[in-house]
Amino acid sequence: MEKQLKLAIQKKGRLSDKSLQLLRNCGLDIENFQERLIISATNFNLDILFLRDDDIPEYVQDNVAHIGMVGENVVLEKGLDVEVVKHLGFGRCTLSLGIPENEEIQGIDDIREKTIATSYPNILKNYLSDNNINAKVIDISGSVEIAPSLGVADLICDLVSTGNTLKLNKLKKSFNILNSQAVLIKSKKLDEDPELKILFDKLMGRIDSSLKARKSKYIMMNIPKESLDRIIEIIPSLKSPTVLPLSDENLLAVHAVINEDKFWEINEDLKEAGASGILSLPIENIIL
Ligand code: PRT
Ligand code: ZN
Repeated sequence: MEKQLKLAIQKKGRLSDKSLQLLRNCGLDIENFQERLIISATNFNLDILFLRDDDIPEYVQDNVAHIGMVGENVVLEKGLDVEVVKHLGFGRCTLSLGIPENEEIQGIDDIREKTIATSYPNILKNYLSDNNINAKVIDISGSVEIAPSLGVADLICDLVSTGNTLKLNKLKKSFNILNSQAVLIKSKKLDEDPELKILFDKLMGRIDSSLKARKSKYIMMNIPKESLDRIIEIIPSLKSPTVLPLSDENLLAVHAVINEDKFWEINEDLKEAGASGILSLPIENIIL
């Protein structure tokens, strides 16, 4: 029987939908899993295990799952022997200090001797010791944000995305301890199996092209013929932009792929250089 690569993803939570979406963008056919613990892709030798995010690093360390998708915060907190292979660009958040609204912290020295509640005691303790700060860390497994109002802690150290939870609890964000996002982790034993290694490399190739595509846009525009040199300067295209003649001899059509981050900036420069009818389209995959 052919080998199956085993991938662990979060069963139910903030990373579940995006993890599945990324796999589907890679062309994997995955049925709706409902309540099953494990499902197989129908068109790739891949089993998907649905787990609590906290358990994923251990399953991967033990090679029960060969790879996993999980928050970098969880990987660092667990400190297990797994390899972080790739940042996946979703599930972004920061692990930050939250302080009471009416207090100020100027710098890290101001947290000396304070009591800090957190679900990330290992990351926090490492951070404090790296900075030579002596503070008391209280390990709380959930609802860390209520600790200051209960008088259990002076500050908290928790994950923040919009900041609304802090605000609701009359806290505000002070400095960040960690920037986190979902990462792909790999068992150190995976490479020992050549069949699994082939499946892994194939999946990584697909993930790379899907991640690249997500950051890119396909743009099309009409330009006056004499602006071509200027337009080519503006567009940092993959290789060289496609230039097509139009029925109006004074105009050309230009197609190119650009980085999404630069989209608005490039758009403005293009307009200034005489481009019109600028269209942009999402890209599904880029295979270089
Ligand atoms: O059941 P299971 O153990 O699998 O899930 P979980 O409840 O432990 O994790 P879950 O689904 O909440 O989060 C999974 C991962 O998503 C985390 O490990 C992070 O990598 C990532 N992530 C991104 C976040 C957030 N953003 C986030 N905002 N995880 C948690 N939060 C919480 C935070 O702890 C706080 O309570 O949301 C609240 C703050 O959010 P804002 O938007 O109000 O700032
Ligand atoms: Zn969890």
